Amino acid sequence: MSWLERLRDGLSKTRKQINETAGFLGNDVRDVFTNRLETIEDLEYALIAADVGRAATEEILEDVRSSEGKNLQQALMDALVLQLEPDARRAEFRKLGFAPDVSRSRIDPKGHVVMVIGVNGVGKTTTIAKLGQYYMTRGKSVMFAAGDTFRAAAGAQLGVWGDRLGIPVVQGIDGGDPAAVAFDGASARAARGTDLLFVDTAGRLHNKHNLMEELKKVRRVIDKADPGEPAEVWLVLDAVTGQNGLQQAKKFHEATPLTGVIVTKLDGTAKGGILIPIVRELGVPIKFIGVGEQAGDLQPFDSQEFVRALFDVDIPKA
Ligand SMILES: Nc1nc2c(ncn2[C@@H]2O[C@H](COP(=O)(O)OP(=O)(O)OP(=O)(O)O)[C@@H](O)[C@H]2O)c(=O)[nH]1
Ligand SMILES: [Mg+2]
Repeated sequence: MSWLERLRDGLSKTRKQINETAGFLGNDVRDVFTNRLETIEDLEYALIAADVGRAATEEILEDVRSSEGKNLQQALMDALVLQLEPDARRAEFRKLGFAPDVSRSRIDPKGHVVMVIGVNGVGKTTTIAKLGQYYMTRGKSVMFAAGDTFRAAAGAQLGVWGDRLGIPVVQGIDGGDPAAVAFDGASARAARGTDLLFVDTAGRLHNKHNLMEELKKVRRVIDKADPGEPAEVWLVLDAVTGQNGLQQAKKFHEATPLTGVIVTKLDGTAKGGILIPIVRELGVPIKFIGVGEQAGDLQPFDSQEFVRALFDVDIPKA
């Protein structure tokens, strides 16, 4: 299965909900708003059930209503793409009434060090391996720092990926200070002139004060080893956690301002709608999506592609 097929499969629950609840997707927008108002109500319900959120759902329905001459599905797809644009651009494009051409976030890290954070088990370590492969195959030199000293064997897990991919891993001691590993990693990267360092961190709950303070410390220490870094802090979110993931993201954003989000497990039975409130409420771009457990199962996020997969249309042959 290609990654697009896996993504499309993962989103099938959301797709069915929209198709089956709302129906009449092929009908002209004006016809639906004139003759089938119950379809609009059902659509509203389907969007909320898909975790799109109330504010976005209202805007989507407004945009759909004003797109005369399109059928319901096309109007809905265009409105969804707009909702996946960061705030300023979304407002601008809604005024103009068309979807932007550029639907991909800038994914090259601004500087050299990327800190990767998130709650337990969302896929941080696996995502770091995937990122390593992604940038390495695009000509960058890459290093990892095994900053999860908390969970036994977490360092070993990243070590195995490092060996497999041929990426050096700076290791700490189990139970040791994660900030010390981050410091060593950032210093080593700067000394060797490696392009990118990805710093793994232990999974933590967003409501545990001490653990959130620890993240701030890791960040400060990296800055001490290599002033101005980390240039990027990416939050990994498991798509299957839905609305709860949004709450997590807000807390992490407060503790350590995020520059990007990576949504994993979109090949699972995720409700794809959660990506919309993530972009809207955090104002942080989605950089990549995870669509499987292998090192290659990572794709730059593209809002148009995502919405097409959601509606199962125009999927290019893999
Ligand atoms: N299906 C699927 N599984 C994934 C994806 N990303 C990660 N996983 C799986 O999720 C599980 C947890 O992944 P880890 O990378 O260990 O997660 P983590 O966030 O580092 O976990 P902790 O360090 O324990 O907090 C593993 O079984 C991964 O293979 C994805 O995009 N799709
Ligand atoms: Mg991990």
